Amino acid sequence: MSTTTPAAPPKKVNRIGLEPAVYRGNKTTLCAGCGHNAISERLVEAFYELGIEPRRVAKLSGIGCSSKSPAYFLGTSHGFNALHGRMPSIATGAMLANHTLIAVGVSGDGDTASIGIGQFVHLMRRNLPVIYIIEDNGCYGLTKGQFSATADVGSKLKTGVVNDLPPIDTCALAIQLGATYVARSFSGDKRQLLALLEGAIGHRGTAMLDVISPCVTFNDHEGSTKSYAYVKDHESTLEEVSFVPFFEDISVEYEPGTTRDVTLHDGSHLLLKKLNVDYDPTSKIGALRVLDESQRKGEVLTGLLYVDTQRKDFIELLNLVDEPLALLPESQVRPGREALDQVMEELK
Ligand SMILES: Cc1ncc(C[n+]2csc(CCOP(=O)(O)OP(=O)(O)O)c2C)c(N)n1
Ligand code: SF4
Repeated sequence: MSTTTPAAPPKKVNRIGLEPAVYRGNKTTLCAGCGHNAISERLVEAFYELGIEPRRVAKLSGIGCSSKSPAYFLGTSHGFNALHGRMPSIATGAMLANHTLIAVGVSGDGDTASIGIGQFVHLMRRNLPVIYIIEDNGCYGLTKGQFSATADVGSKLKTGVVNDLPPIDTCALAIQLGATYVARSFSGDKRQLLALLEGAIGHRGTAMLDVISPCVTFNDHEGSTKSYAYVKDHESTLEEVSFVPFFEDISVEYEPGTTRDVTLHDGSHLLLKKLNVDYDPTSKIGALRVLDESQRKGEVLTGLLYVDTQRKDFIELLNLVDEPLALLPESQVRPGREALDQVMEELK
């Protein structure tokens, strides 16, 4: 009788030979069932599937449960946890110093739409290459669930307090200001969220994703419009989104006229299959109109709302040298005495 032990099954690796574990982070300390955990899982999948080396990624965040979540994915990537609402400045500095990085900014609706709104609007108008994710639960989870500025009118806290201020629609704002890839999704919609994240990675410019991400501890009850039950009952999907990475051939068969192919900067494709409506994601006005209509109806409209693959990003606009500034020797980035004297002379 043979005593040889069977060979171990081959390890699962991606196209650059890395195992899924390389893309994970620390064990989460967020509440079980928090939508933010599902978003971290999709980010792990997206970077693994696209075969991106974690050291090419810079994770940036502010303060909040959402802003803690970069600790729970891509454990070996660069990371910087900034002050509350200040992630956009850190992201801008990081990308100016090294534009070859892939910046992933994670924020909350409080971090973005309350304290950070000033920084948010300037990031959007600059079209900085960054994937900006708002983990939107309509409340300040970390400080025990007060309403945030994305809470809908009429939404109720557990204590019975009703919100009577209109919400800031971060997608409408981002579109109006100049972001070039704007989407809304739901942490519970694995397929759509993964495709939209992968598309965001293939895009060059500001990719702003507002992801409804229920807070199970403070905002998942009846009367909340950011609960799992509410979003499941009121989700209205613009289009079915599929992603085809640049290293795969498009072999998908689709009927002409029913699917739109958006070619992204890295050569990947987002295939948008028409559902109920004929939607043009390149029209700003059209996007703002459907957002307004869905809000009036109390619907949660998800999908790719707007995309512009033509506008220059902030790095191109500044006409930066190809070599990342952070890697240039001091002699090249620091002007000499004569340059300074010349500036002083001009100011006289
Ligand atoms: C300057 C400053 N003001 C207030 C706070 C208190 N604070 C911490 S997190 C937070 C809001 C977090 O809400 P959000 O960004 O929506 O994240 P969530 O916890 O819901 O994921 C607030 C007000 C702070 N840390 N710093
Ligand atoms: S308090 Fe809310 S937002 Fe914070 S970890 Fe718990 S469920 Fe998530």
